[in-house]
Amino acid sequence: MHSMSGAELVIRLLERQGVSCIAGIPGGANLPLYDALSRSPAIRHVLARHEQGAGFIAQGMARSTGRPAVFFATSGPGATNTLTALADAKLDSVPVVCITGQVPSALIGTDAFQEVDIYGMSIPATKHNFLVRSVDELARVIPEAFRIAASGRPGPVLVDIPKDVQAATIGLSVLPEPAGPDPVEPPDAESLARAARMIDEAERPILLLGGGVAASGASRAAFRLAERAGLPTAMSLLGLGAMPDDHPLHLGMLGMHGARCVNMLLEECDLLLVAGARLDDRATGRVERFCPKAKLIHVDIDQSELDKLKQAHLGIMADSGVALEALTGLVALSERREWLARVAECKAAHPLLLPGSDDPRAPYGLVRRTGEILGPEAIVTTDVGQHQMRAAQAYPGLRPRRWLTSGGLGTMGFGLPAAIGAALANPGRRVVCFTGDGSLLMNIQELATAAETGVDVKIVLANNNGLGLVQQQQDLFYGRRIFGSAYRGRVDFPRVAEGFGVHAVDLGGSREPLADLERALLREGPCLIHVPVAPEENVYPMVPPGAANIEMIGGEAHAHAHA
Ligand SMILES: Cc1ncc(C[n+]2csc(CCOP(=O)(O)OP(=O)(O)O)c2C)c(N)n1
Repeated sequence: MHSMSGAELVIRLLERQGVSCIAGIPGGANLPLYDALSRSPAIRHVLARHEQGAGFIAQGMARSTGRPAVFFATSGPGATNTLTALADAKLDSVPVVCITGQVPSALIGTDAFQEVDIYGMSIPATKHNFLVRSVDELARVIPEAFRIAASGRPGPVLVDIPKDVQAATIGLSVLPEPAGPDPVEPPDAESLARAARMIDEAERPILLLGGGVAASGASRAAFRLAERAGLPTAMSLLGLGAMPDDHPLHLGMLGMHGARCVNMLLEECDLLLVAGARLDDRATGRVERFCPKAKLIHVDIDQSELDKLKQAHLGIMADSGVALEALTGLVALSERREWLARVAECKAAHPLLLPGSDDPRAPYGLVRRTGEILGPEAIVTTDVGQHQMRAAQAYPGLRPRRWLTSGGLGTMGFGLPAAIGAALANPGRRVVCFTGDGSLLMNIQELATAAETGVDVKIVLANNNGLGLVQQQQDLFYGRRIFGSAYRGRVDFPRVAEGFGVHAVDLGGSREPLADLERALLREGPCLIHVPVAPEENVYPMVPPGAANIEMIGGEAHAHAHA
């Protein structure tokens, strides 16, 4: 018989789940958990500086490994601070388990000090959540949280544990087995056969890969199918890297800042095979006008995504990898000469333009040069804004689980803590975070965590002294009235970084920017690379909000940048 406290049981169960690192912040209501964690030989604790930072550190671990990651917060403000990271994980289907301390059971509902109903608040922001009422529930709830987070479409789970439950004693003769994801149901054979026939009969098909393909390790299956059936392949923001960008069938990203040729070819296609993408509005533009000539086959592991935004001619509930592999065995070998010739012509006539891509101090050049220096093994995270879209467009050789970006929620402040998490979970691998000054300021306190842990994270800051992507919209769609989006005060980021104990390099005044960039990227430990950029430089092409993708503006090969 093992006799232990609820808190000790939680830590034992986390150890058995294979958890090796937990980010978090202690407070009154989770101190029993922290006390038990202090005695764990297997789990390292990383002290974040904000609970949102802890949540994104966990996301960095989970997104880069595909395994659930854990973060801790205390009750009240600690718990509410986790909500943005949870909502972000929900929209991007990231398996994280958030364990919050709650006030003692007897005080729940009394407006006790630091009491909030985080169970209620987190319902719409999580895949599932638990309020643990008794120590006897813990042995079931903790493995269950991991099972739910990782099964089917992954997502965040919150477990709220009152302090008295953490402190109570429990005797167990055996500890429960760790839980893994549920087995996935095989896809319906008849639907697969129908899909294969539709692919064979199509003349101008396109394959569209989303984050689900990257998350389920299905990218190889995807490009084997593409190669067999001659399918040019587009990707959503989260699907980037699922097909390598040097593959002959690679088209690139669709949607709001996608390549012109991709949005144009989607207009022409007669069959769209979507795998692991939920067709959100940033990808489809005005959805009624998305792929107007195409039949739609939609493969997704989450039944509720099928027919949610666009009625599919054929919906298949399946793990993307399993479905794509099965389809590869069913479709006819096809060269599709005519369609692929048209695709090549369109790509040549309407390529993605990356002006200044050789200059490490130009926004695109900074992304390209960084990618060339770091090579294909690096993990890339981004914040949200123009710098994010430029990284998506221009970073060479993105790969699944090495491209971590906040797609669904678009959360500024994601990049730095996600990079720290990725570095913690992948020792020996270089991690780079592309950020903007607005985004970096949203979780800048995590520079202290980076310095303390010594993680090998390079923060590449394109500083336009304002909220660039907002200014771009005001410039294009609000009569150039830039309001509330330009910073009047200037922040000396290199000095700020150094104040946190992070080495900093300023390419602004550098005489040899490329050499300085290379030196900064290749040194050990965290480093901020500061690059001043012009606020006027917009990201093109751009689909105006609410417009159809085909109505994108800017980025034409024959014209100068959009006025
Ligand atoms: C938490 C949060 N608040 C507000 C926004 C709206 N928003 C989207 S992009 C953006 C500007 C981002 O500025 P910055 O990080 O400096 O990047 P830049 O666009 O200048 O490259 C804002 C305010 C957001 N996405 N997230």
